[in-house]
Amino acid sequence: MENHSHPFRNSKALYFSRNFLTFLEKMSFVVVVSSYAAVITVYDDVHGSGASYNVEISPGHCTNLPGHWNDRISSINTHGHCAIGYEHGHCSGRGERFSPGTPHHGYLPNLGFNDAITSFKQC
Ligand SMILES: [Ca+2]
Repeated sequence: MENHSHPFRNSKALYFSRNFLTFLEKMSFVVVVSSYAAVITVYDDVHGSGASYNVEISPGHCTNLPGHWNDRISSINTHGHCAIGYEHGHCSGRGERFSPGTPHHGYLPNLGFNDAITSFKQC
């Protein structure tokens, strides 16, 4: 009886709930993507040369480099972001801040920090 008297309303409600689920899926995707606030690029050699690797960083979250990038970085492009590179895993030990305006991004030997970084955090 109910279905016969309001078929249009029911299909509309179904359409709405499907759209709403799609909306929720999109929102959860946005949340996942935005949980990493920035990407920086690190390089094996000075002046942005040699092999490179993109590191996803976010505030309050430490990103440990994969093993084959441990103690290897010689220059960094922060792409305008602010990152702190740490000597040891889990953002421990000596930390150096890299952001637009800080010197020696492109030449870590000048900081006495060549082939030394193991983890990153966004500042
Ligand atoms: Ca290196």
